[in-house]
Amino acid sequence: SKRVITFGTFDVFHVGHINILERAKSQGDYLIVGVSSDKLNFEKKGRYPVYSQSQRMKILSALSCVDEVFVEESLEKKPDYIQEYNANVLVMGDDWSGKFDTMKAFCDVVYLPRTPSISTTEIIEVVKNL
Ligand code: C2G
Repeated sequence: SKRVITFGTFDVFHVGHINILERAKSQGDYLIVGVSSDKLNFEKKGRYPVYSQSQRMKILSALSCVDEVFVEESLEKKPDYIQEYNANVLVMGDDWSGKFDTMKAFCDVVYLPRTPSISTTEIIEVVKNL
């Protein structure tokens, strides 16, 4: 069986997230999701997520296309996670195109097109302005 791994924050879960997870799953049989920790998110984006990491993990675990979730503590640990979870393919949205090509030493790397015109940042702005 083919094991797929993907990573992300998945904050304020939306249809762009489900689209990439379903397409990631269809690259194989078993989907593992590394969920960025609150701390990693603060380091990456300078703010904490709206939903805590335990809430984000609970939402992801409840999806039928997701088989396993774990906390992603560091972007640099990708090789460790890929090996620990025996992943055959790494899937990321194309906003990360080329960024994880060094992982080709460990598994296949696939970048899928993002769902246009939806993002957590945009949802936050819309809600702010209500
Ligand atoms: N995504 C998408 N379409 C959107 C929005 C997001 O396909 N409209 C995808 C992204 O490309 C990514 C996944 O959904 O593959 C999760 O997106 P984010 O939560 O924004 O993830 P990010 O903070 O970029 O974290 O180690 C990698 C990082 O942890 C990725």
